[in-house]
Amino acid sequence: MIHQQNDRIAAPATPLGTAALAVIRTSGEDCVHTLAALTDRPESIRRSPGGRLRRAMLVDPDSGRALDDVMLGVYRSPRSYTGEESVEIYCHGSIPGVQEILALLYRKGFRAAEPGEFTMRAFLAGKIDLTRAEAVQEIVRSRTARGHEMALHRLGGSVEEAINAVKTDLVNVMARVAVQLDYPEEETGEIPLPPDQILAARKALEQLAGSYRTGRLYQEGVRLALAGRTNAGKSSLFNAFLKEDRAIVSATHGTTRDYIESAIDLDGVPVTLYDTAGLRRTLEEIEGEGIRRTTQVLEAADLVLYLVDGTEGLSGEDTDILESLGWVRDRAVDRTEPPVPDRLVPVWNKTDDPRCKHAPAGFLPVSAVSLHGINTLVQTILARVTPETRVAESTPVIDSLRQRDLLNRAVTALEEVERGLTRNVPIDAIALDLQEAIHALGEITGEVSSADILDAVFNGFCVGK
Ligand SMILES: Nc1nc2c(ncn2[C@@H]2O[C@H](COP(=O)(O)OP(=O)(O)OP(=O)(O)O)[C@@H](O)[C@H]2O)c(=O)[nH]1
Ligand SMILES: [Mg+2]
Repeated sequence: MIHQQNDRIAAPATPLGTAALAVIRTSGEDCVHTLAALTDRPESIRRSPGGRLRRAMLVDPDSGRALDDVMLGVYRSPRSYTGEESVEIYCHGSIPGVQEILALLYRKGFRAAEPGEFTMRAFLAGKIDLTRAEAVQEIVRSRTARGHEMALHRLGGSVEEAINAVKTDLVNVMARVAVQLDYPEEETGEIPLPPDQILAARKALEQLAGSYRTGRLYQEGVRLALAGRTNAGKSSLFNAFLKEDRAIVSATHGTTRDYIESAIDLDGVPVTLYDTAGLRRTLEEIEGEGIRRTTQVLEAADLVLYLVDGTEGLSGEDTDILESLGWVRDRAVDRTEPPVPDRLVPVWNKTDDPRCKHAPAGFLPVSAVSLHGINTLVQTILARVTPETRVAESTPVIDSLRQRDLLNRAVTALEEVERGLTRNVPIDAIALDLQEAIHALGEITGEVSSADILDAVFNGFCVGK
């Protein structure tokens, strides 16, 4: 990626497809001037103040051909997203139309923007810190309203503020340590490194690092697979979760062959739900392939709901499969092992049917038809996947592995400081650890950054962001 340049870049900001409107974003030095020359109203656009919309016809100056009737959003430096001069083109959402405009821009002084380049320029111009830059992409990627809300909170600066609050404290401590190092003969009587303050800083950072699991959960979500023998009611339960008649349900054994997946929202947690082929011994080639694929889905799933047909009861085949998923048949035999592993939720289906037998211990009774027990099932799923410590809505939650790793680095450095204090390690040695913690925090917000760090952050972005 090219850094610290303000050459003119352009990229579609909306997906290429049929829509009412499409937005093409441009930014860089003399952006307004260059674009004005590609319209039928060059003077008006050239003279436009920032923050204004101008209507114009885009015209290919070589052929004189009109390309589209558009609105141009003109932004003057530094009052733009990137901090540079910038123009947004609102054109019709036609695939060939957008492609033609882009081709014209690329021919007439604009370069195709790299992924994340607009946001990187915003960061380099000092408009946003790195946590907010990452939040931009996290907002775009969010899959549920709750995930979106958390990312928006980060864009508002919640993570940056939390980091900077701790960092300011540590910098103040460091300043006192520096005085002590410069004038060791002066007995000030105060301890330059108050252990309480270091402890409080470490706790705050640990809490933020710990919020990563929550951030990940609401952003990345979980893979939830329905499994069981044929006719257990997997497809029926799948449809119940989706609230639509998506998968084929039938009394014929082996109905589902290819697994089906669908995205659902469970209390703000984005869930990818899989309906799979019923597990049984079969000589039939296609069904056998379906079962092979099912086992792959089960291996990759975060949670497996294993359904048993309650009207049939628990069969030997069921217990074999359950055991392969980590279930322990007889709890009395081995009490050290939990009877149900974290990844497995045994479900007893068809409780609405009068022939349904009593659910054995550890099985959740439900009916995919009457929906009885479904709420309890949802709560069980959520309890399994959500971290024990629920965070309050207002506390910042991180969703960046980069931020989590740097927080952990700062925490480790502060632990060293604490250890040094209890063991009377010379203050100059302790100061190094303190400096390391401050440095790690600076890297999170981007105060300390290198080209490599920026590449790692912005490469995951979409083009036009
Ligand atoms: N009474 C009752 N019948 C159910 C329930 N769930 C499923 N069934 C019936 O059981 C039969 C099999 O249901 P499916 O949902 O197709 O079962 P499956 O596990 O997807 O089966 P395969 O795709 O063959 O593996 C159908 O006749 C359903 O109507 C339930 O909760 N109660
Ligand atoms: Mg099925």
